[in-house]
Amino acid sequence: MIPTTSGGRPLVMGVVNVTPDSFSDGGQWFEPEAAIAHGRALLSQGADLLDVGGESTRPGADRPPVEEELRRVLPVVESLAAEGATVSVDTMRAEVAARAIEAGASIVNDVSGGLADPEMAAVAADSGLPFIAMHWRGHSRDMQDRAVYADVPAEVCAELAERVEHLLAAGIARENLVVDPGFGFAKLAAHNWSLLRHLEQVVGLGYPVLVGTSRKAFLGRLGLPEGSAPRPPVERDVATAATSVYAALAGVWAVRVHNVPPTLDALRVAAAVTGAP
Ligand code: PMM
Repeated sequence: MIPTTSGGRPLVMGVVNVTPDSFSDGGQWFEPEAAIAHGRALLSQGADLLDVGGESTRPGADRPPVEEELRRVLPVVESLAAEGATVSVDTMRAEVAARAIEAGASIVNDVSGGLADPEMAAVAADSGLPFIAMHWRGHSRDMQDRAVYADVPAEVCAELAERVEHLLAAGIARENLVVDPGFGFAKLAAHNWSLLRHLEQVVGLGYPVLVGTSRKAFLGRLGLPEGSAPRPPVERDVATAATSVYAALAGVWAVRVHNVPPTLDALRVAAAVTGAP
């Protein structure tokens, strides 16, 4: 079952990156103990779910070997799930998904929507757990070469709808599917803004939608002169809260963020305004 939203706002998924090289927080929680402590902190700040990942997907990143990905994520998933957290595993590998489920993960978050590993859809179907399928056009190493669109929201929706058909045919239950337009994945800044502007088209696919804009590069360039260096990722949390409010107004199911309090606060404001009599 997909966790349900509460209080008239989208759920907040806190990011636990157990990686040395994520763009936003790489290396900060690379040791299992540090990652577990970070997950607990996110929960105490009000995160509804935790997303644990062991592979950086920043543009240009190389993939870790599967054994290394398992070493990174399993102890973190196991501890946090044992403490009662709802944990999703952020992986493109069927083996990592399967082992993480054994360790207590209750959602699979695959940024490739099942495209990167032909075994993934079957593992997700067999598990009977929710599966998050993100819009994806290829691995991070060269994904930005594929950021070519005539109509971004229409193409993202068409490609997601095609993916959903494959996943349903592979046996994943309709009520277990979540879709995600994949901000920053094979997308330039203008593509991300266009997607956000037309998010209702993604919501219109008829599945719960996850939005992950947190700290992404397109938020770091706002208000700066052309050609200047973007603000560092940790200075993008206010912009993240703003995009999360926009996503909430479009009717998304959840937002995936690194820093929970600013976004949670902003979402509560949006819920208070829209829920007011
Ligand atoms: N973004 C990142 C990683 N995993 N999963 C989903 N479903 N959606 C996203 O937008 C997404 C993701 C990259 O961000 P990070 O490296 O800071 O985790």
